[in-house]
Amino acid sequence: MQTQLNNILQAAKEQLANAATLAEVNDVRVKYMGKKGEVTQILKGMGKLPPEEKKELGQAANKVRNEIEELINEKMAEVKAAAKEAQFKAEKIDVTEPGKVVKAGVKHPVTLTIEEISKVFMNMGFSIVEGPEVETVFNNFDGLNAGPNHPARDPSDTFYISDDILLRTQTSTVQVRTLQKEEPPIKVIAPGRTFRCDTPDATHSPMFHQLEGLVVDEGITMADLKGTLDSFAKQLFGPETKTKFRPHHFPFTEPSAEMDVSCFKCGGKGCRVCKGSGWIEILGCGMVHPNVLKVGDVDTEKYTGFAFGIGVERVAMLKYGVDDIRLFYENDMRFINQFK
Ligand code: 2NM
Repeated sequence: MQTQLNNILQAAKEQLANAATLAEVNDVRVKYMGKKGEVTQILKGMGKLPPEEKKELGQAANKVRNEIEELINEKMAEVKAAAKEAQFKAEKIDVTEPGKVVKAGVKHPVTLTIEEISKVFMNMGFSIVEGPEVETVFNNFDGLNAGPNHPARDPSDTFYISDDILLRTQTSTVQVRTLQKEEPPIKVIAPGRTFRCDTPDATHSPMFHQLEGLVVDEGITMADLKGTLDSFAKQLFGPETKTKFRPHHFPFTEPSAEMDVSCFKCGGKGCRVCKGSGWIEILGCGMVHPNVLKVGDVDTEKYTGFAFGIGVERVAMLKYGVDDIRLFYENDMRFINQFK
């Protein structure tokens, strides 16, 4: 029996020495210490032995069991540590390696310009409104006092989807929607895409952006228009900027005007940017025609308003010194990345 125990201990030692994984160590445990394990079987058989042998062999068997138990635990700890070490090695991070460069995008110059203009008007209490690019002929023309014979309605100037649906030629369509939906006081700007049948050249594109504004309240006069737009010009082009209003014609405003700003490049002396005149045309404006206010059921005895329209690309070209509008739409990253 003693020999048997020694053999078992020897065999267990050898098998443990060869075990390299948790599963293999566990196999050894089951083989000797499990319910039907070799050591367990011997201990179970003790009961049948005479008392003198029972004491001596019992002690010997317990000693072997404890020894194997200890060896298993040691080996188990060793294998676990090795597994952890291997995992650490596999997951090792070299903190001295250079980081991955995250390429952040840049905002498009047209977006930057819309944001800059919008910020000026938001600081003066305007809200931003938006509307669809596909519009009704009514919202784009009739509602803006441009009747059936208005030249801009010609199919050679406007993209028609059907007889009464088109791609908006101006963002004033959003003002019409606002007048129909809201009650005065109204103080909004509407930035967005507009479409006209133009052949692309350095200053024309069939798709471009406008930002139009509308103010309707009691007692609004041309003085409010001039004060607001003069303040806008000084905030966008610098406090030294002067403004000049020239009479013009739009169907939706009466009277109408175009506003020039003194050249921000030469200060008015005359240069390449202002083509020698010292002035730069920047926007159209006027007092909203009563026919337009009536489309929104506004009481024209009580309320008056002014409106204006700015060509976003034109402002962006002046600000950034871009000489061809088509550069904005080619998406050449060498161009776009310059506007950080
Ligand atoms: C311009 C010039 C002048 C304008 C008018 C309106 C509305 F809807 F109130 F009638 N919105 N925008 C307007 C006036 C636009 O663009 C050159």
